[in-house]
Amino acid sequence: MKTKNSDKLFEKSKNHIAGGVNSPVRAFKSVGGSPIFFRKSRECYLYDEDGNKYLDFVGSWGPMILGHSNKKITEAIKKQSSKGISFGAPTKNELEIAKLIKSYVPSIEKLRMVNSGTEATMSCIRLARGTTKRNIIIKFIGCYHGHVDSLLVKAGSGLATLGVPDSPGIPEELSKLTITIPYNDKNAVKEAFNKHAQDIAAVIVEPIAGNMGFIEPDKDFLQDLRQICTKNKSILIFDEVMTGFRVARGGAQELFNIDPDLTALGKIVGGGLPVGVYGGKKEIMNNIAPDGPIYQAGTLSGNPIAVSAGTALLKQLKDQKIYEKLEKNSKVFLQIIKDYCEQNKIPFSFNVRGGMFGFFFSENLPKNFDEVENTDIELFKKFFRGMLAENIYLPPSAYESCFISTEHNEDKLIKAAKTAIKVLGNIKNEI
Ligand code: KE4
Repeated sequence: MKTKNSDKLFEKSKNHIAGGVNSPVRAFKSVGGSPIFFRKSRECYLYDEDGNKYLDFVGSWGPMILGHSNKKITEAIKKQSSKGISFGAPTKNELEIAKLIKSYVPSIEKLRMVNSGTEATMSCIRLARGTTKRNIIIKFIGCYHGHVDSLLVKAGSGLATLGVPDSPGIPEELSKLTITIPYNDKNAVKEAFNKHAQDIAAVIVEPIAGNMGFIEPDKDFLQDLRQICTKNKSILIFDEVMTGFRVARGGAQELFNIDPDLTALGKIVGGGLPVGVYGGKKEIMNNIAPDGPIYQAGTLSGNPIAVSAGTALLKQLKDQKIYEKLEKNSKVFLQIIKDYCEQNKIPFSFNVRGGMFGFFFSENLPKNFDEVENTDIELFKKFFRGMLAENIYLPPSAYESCFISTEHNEDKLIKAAKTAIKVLGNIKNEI
């Protein structure tokens, strides 16, 4: 497949944009080769600068659950932009989307709109610390919550110990206030609370860990987090930036019937435009300026165009049956591949919830980051490149989840699965 225009654009972009991209994962560093530059999208397809058409399993990393160029969203954007792009003042549409979000995610009694998932989780952390007057945060290895200083922290030596920076530029002193624990490790959580109970402001968790390929919580893992936070008056934060409106209309908290104190949202809530949201119990949210002393602000928060896109998308989720359809279609795609892998002794496992899935080249589904690292990452890279050559665009990293849309019908997915079998057939002798 010809990608010379993308290759040329990437070379030029590297002279002007850090790494040639506006977000690192887009650079294809973990799968090799040059990123594809897209110029257009429609339904479940992306079109690149060389005239190639791809079946898209990234969906802008989640937002495009109704496919690209959804008519009601694009019309809402056009209508709003004819009236005004940004006022820096309240609008009734912000009230409307707030009520719509609350109707889908009832644990959110009050919310605040921001411009990214990172801003949402960062605000949750500050709010939790300010509310509890404590400083320690617990997060889980392999969970990504955006580029928040307190959350770009990796485990120190030994479990449940104080963290060390996961990036230069983050002070050791700050990292020490974050404890990083293996996902699904209930005992390590208990140990951390035994050691630091009175100092733990919050536990933040991806209720389904989509940033290490899709890891589900063990039975009672989330319930245990709920109970131990309640008991110790720590704040439980569900980072549903990825899972919100994606695995179910009410997110993972609806699936697992857990009531977090705060929830961070992003991606789908903006209909593809830059939006993040954080919200939860009103007695906590009332601590946010201007009612409370904890400061958080944003020039373009609640931007009218972004709100119009998010509202137009969310309104189309009223019929929750779409999630059964998304899940069923994902399973059709994955089971065909699984059956082939079983017949050809290629270790393959997968998991699906709503319109989000993950797969691993491993016998069993990993339960934490270490187990993901032990899957056949090299085979994933070969599979990714083989699928790309067949015009199927998977997330360019073994540690990401895949997203389908209502535009990915069963026929397209069966065809894609057959292509996947062809790709695996070509590379299986290299395994
Ligand atoms: P943003 O700041 O990128 O809008 O959201 C950060 C974030 C927070 N929480 C979760 C659970 C997330 O998955 C994300 C961002 N997800 C990545 C993909 N894994 C976005 C892609 C990228 O970084 O370019």
